[in-house]
Amino acid sequence: MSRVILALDVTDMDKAKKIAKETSEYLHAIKIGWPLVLSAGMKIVSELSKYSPIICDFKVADIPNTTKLIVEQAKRYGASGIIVHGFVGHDSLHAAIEASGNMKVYVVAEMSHPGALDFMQVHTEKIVEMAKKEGATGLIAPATRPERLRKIRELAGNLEILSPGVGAQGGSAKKAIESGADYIIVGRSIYNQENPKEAARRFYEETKSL
Ligand code: OMP
Repeated sequence: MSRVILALDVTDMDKAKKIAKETSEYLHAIKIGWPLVLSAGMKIVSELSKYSPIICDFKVADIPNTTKLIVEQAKRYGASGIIVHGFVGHDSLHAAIEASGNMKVYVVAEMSHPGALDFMQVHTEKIVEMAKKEGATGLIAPATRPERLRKIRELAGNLEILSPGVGAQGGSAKKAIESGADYIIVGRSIYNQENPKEAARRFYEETKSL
């Protein structure tokens, strides 16, 4: 079992396929978002599903009906999960979960960048409560703030925690898992390396026995 989710934020489709193929043995899933989908189209979701389960990072933040329409598209192309924002409220999250079928729904509880402190962080705890109540699969919480990760873990009950901010943003993979993350999300520190396979293997080895 791997605890590593690759954030494949490259904009070249061939490069994306090559990296997805060569790193898959060390991954739990691949997360793709706007950079790759806007350059390669939604078919990339089905194509990369050959190598790993695909989580669509669309950070959906819209009214319930639009949320439902977006979630249905991710499902149609074979995604295994989708990331939605929590701050839009319970009805939008409810619509996402209702439309998700077998897909997992992850809710952004607190973001990893410094700007998350401007508006988001004061609402994190309420977002976690809502995600639990609505029956989400899990949360996104920051590896850049292990103390917050620990707090979110305490509140999260059985929700999975996926934690971005490892490597390029300064967070530590080991500390994130030790602070309560189930999985780490790693982008540039894998796909921008000369040998992405070896980089993925190192994150896999660092976290597998924690
Ligand atoms: P690297 O900083 O290159 O490792 O990439 C991190 C990935 O996680 C990117 O795809 C971000 O969009 C994503 N991410 C964050 O960095 N911070 C967050 O708070 C939330 C996400 C996310 O939802 O995945």
